[in-house]
Amino acid sequence: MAAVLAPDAPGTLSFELSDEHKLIRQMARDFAQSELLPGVIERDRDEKFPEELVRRMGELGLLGMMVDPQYGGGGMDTVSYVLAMEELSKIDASASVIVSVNNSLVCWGLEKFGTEAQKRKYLPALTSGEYVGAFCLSEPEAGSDATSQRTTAEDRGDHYLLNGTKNWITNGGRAGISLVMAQTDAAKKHKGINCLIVERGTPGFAIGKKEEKLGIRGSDTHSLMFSDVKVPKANRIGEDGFGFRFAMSVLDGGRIGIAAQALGIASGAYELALKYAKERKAFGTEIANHQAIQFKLADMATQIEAARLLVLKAAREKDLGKPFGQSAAMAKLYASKVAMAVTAEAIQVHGGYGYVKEFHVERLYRDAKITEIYEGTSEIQRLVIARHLLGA
Ligand code: COS
Repeated sequence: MAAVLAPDAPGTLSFELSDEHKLIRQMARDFAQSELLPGVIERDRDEKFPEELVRRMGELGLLGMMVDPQYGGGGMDTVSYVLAMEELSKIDASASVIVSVNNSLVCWGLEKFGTEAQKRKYLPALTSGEYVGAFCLSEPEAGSDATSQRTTAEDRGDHYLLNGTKNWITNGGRAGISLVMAQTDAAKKHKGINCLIVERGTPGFAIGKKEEKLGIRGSDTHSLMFSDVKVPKANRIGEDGFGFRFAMSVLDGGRIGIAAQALGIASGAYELALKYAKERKAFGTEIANHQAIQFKLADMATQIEAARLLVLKAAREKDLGKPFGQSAAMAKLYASKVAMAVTAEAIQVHGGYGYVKEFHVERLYRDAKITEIYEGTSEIQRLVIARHLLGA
């Protein structure tokens, strides 16, 4: 059972979900079981982007969960979003990263910091599944060191001229719009970075090679190239030089989504291990009756519950309008570590069956690793947490 601070009880602690939260969780669970599960092994094997499923997720309201209904969104809170993310990620982390990037990096960023015209133009298509969005910060030589942007956005009066390359972009080959961070005034360092909305098909914008990955193989990861791409000034998010702070603010929220993804990968693997342990017999009894397996299950369940509480706390703080950067970093740091540990143990419980594709846990094990890397590595999360602790 998941836990959450009751929305109607400020100042008190409650570990009950509201009825609405339970309904959303159930909807995501049903969708994951009935529509994501069939074909998930094949999509992973063939690196197949779940095109039809993205449209379905749009219909179900999973792509713009927190967006105001006036822009086509679900008007839900972050707690609802993480509950859905956990359920989707139990089954298919490739699908859930599409959901996460679209919801927390692209839609949330646009809605919070975009102009009215930008919101009206782009949010309905992003929430309905007509297209997905991409968030482009990483470069061949700028990952953790995100201020070192080599991509340039030269100010040409009514437009910017965009040049450079972005790497490892989730949804990169599919995105209808990409939010691209680029340096306008190098002398101003990070204060000279802008975020530009670049539409698919803009002349000079090319989609580079698709990455072949260890995990989340059904997600679409590309490098993107910009060569003299003209981007109207109206497509800049925020005032001149706001791009880096935009990226950092948006990533704080994104990290809650990835923490929920890591939690889902862990809880999905745990549920499979629990089921298997009750069915598989060894030494004359179900293996769940052996203390060696019981201790593994107990550790897995305890770690998952701790991760869940951190994820829900970060989501709840965001919903209450409190600072949530530290909690988001803690949730991502811990949940991703739990995802690694629990998926490894889930394979161990399954023995030889755990090592083959049919039993799903080997995929979850491979998928877990990325949660320690994207939207800020575990080392970056520790750095962010330490800066909060030290007031730096
Ligand atoms: N929210 C809003 N603004 C933030 C912020 C946040 N969470 N974190 C930093 N900023 C602002 C700072 O306030 C500062 O702005 P001002 O100079 O206007 O005050 C600016 O951003 C630069 O911050 P800082 O000096 O801390 O920058 P650093 O170069 O030290 O980098 C880290 C900070 C390392 C935390 C940042 O580069 C980072 O998060 N890197 C990882 C990026 C990442 O997640 N990459 C994955 C790509 S997406 S898959």
